[in-house]
Amino acid sequence: MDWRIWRHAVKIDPARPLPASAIAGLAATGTDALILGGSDGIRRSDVERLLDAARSTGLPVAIEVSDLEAAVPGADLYFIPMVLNTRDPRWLVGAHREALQRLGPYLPWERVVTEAYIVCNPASTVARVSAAAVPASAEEVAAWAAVGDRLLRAGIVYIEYSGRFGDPAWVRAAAEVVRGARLFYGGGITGGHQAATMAAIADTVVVGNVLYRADGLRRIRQTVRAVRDVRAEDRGGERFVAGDGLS
Ligand code: 1GP
Repeated sequence: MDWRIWRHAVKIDPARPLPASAIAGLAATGTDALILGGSDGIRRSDVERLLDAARSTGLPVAIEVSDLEAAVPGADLYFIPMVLNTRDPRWLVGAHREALQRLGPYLPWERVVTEAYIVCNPASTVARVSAAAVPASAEEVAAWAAVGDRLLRAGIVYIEYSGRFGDPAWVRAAAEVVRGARLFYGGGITGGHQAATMAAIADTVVVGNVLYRADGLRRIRQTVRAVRDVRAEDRGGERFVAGDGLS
């Protein structure tokens, strides 16, 4: 499962009800993958139900294991979030130690990918739940990105604005330092222009909330088209131009 080629992904929250037709309709939007994840109220039965529906789309499915309840078998990939800018070590490595102590022997390591999260919207649920100290500047974002990419060698550095469209300058600051990781951006994308703006900087854009709107599938199609239309040469810097430019 080559998750490193994804340019667009849809994040679905197991704790938020969604009609089966909305999930089934995702296959035709052209998105590259589905990520099942949320910050609060995750229950194993909801994750199992959502995983079934997600798998029946035929798209690659990653579960973001932000809670042990989300550690259910059957996904293509398991994304393990580490919140770099948390004030509480539980969100950096504490919950991870507990999970490994319980599930270590059963983990399919070849399908595990570390996500180094940089939480940037102080009003978001993830910021509250993880007690994030949001960065004060683009320089701080770049330094966090270097921690995730260079020190921790995470598979993914994730600029997370969940619920609000972010500052492209902050995402660019991260893009300038990330070398080995894929740079994910998520937060507040509701249409094509926003998707194109962030897809010109980040490797992968993630849309979430928009799926829950009445016209969610139509809007997701717009964001997919916009991401596809971003040409490699518009993506600034050699990191993006040669193939995916990941050196
Ligand atoms: C949330 O990054 C995703 O984890 C997407 O954010 O819900 O604001 O689209 P939105």
